Amino acid sequence: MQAKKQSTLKEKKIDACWLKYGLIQDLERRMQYIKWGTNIAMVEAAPVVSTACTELTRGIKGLLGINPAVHLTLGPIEELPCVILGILGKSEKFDALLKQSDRDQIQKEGFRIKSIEARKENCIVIAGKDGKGVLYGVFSLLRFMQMQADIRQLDVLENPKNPLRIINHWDNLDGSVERGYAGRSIFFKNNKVTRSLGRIKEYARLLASVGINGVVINNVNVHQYETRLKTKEYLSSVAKLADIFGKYGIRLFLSINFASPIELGNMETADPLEPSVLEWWKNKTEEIYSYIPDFGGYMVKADSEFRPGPFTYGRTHADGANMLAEALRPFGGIVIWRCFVYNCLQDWRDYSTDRAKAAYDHFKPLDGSFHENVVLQIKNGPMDFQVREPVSPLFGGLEKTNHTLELQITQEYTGQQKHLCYLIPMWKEILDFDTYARGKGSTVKRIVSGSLFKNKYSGISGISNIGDDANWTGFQLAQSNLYGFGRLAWDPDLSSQAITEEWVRMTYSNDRLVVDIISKMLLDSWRIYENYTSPLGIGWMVNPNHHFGPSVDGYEYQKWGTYHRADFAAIGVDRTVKSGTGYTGQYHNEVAELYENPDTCPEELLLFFHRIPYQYKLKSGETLIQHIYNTHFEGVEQAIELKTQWLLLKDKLQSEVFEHVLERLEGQIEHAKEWRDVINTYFYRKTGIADEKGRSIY
Ligand code: GCV
Repeated sequence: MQAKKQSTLKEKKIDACWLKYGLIQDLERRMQYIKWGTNIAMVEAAPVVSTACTELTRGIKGLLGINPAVHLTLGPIEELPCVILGILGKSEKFDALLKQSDRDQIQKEGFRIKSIEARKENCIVIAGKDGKGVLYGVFSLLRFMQMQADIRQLDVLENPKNPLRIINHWDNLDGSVERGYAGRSIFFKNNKVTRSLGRIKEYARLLASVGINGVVINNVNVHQYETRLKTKEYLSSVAKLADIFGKYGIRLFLSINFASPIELGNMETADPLEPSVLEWWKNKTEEIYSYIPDFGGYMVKADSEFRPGPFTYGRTHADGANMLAEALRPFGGIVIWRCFVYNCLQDWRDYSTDRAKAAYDHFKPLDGSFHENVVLQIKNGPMDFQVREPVSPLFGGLEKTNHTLELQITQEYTGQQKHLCYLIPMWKEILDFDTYARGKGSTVKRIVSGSLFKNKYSGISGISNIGDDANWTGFQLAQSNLYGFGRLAWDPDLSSQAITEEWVRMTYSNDRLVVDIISKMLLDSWRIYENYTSPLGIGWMVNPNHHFGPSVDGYEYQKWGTYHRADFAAIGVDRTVKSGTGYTGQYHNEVAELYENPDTCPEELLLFFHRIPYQYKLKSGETLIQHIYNTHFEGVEQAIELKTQWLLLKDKLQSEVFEHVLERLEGQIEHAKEWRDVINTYFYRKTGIADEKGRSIY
């Protein structure tokens, strides 16, 4: 059975992504690493520490071509250079390898890697306060080797900046993945939980290697079968997934249907204030924990896009979330409650309702009324993962409620993994955004890490971009978004450049040309994508439903509240307090004032906040209409340049990889032309204003 599973993995040639561990060719470096890599010593084989040891062994085998000896004792340090793994506080001998001050700086899930002088030789100690810390430390040491760093004198201290670092899957039981662009679900097929556990383990490895500590395995849109995931019918197979993830320090969460007491329990109501409903959830939760002792908790999309929720019973979202929190509290579980709540049945003729205001309007008044184990999850922007949006004003707005930032790794609106669009620079801007909630320096990263408001639970969640494609992400370069997400969730202070280089070196090669070219392609790609798609923060010019490709008016006369309101003279939504919807007033004064005035509003968001005539002069001196034309022509040129750059790598990469990326880049160029021509033609026809440079517009 085991052999069969392995051969299935092999047949599909599952990509090892950034954990390829190819033999290090630089002999001098390899010899340096072999000195320590030949022996691994471990204080005790606690569950996640064993995983760490297995991972270290696997990495060493690949990178150094040797099979390290594993000692379940600290004995070897007396005689041999070695790597020593352990959890602090379990053995005096191990603790004594580090100074008290070194030990004290390590926090939950953090680690220290330190070169120490042992009796005869020096050794590398990897110490954590828990197994996860040790595992992350091992992946960190392996990363040094993958990047061929000098490891002779190591002294590394890392503590995760964000307590929650969670991947959300939008996978359905039938095997489809909502907004998935990389094949089918790795978790579900034909309304059953997968038995291909080898793939799940590989996934757990990838996630743990970048510090992810939670995974929500099913879609927030919970339908009939998914509702039953928390019943006997499914729980033992879900527990098998949880067990694999648990070994990698990752807690499993389930998205739940708020109406479960009705659908599963044959009750007449799901009213959160009805005692029998709470009782039902308490029993259900207890049952789940009997199968999955380290179950993370519930993810909830309620009263949003036709999902049931507390509004049906005239209750608030705090009532709903707190009821679930009560059921989870005895087991240490949490409720992750999404703030993506808005009127999705809007009338496009209604100018008074502004979807951008909805999340703040719903949740700000409830600030402080949620239980301690409720965490609100907020999308980065007020709309829905557009290529450019301002930061949601709930960041800095909520002060007394745990909350996390929700990012979309899957490229729903950013090219669906057919276009190159590396999202780390966008996420860095979001994390570095200053909300001024407590004066200057109140950045989003300080808020979501819990350091500004001292929230107990906080962090970052990302919507997964993987599926069962052999390369996980459809477009291999899109693996970088998953890698970068994890690294940023671990440490939002890492630079885009550093994360990008790491990924390129670990995935492809340490060759300077490869690193430079691919890094630049990735780092430029978000801006390029923005150039040939919707301009200056306006968003939504996509084909309805599937959201791929241009359709300027696709959403203009629909119910979703996403309008650009272009006419012959102007475009954009006035969201000012002075004359518009008042959305700018949801920000703290320093930010609100900036956005309120078109002269100070950052230009890349101009059309999000203001209605602007086409002849309006931008800071560059060009008119708005000319800017639209210019960026769209330029975006296509830049997409062509991506291909030109890639061609320079022909002899540096495996031909399969080279051809695969080339094919995607060629498709991107054609599609960018389609975007350019549809957008430019739309505005030319609306305005009758010709391109100053006389280029082809249709
Ligand atoms: C999972 C957008 C997406 C939906 C998604 C929803 C959400 O509307 O298009 O596919 O649903 O966001 O985040 O809940």
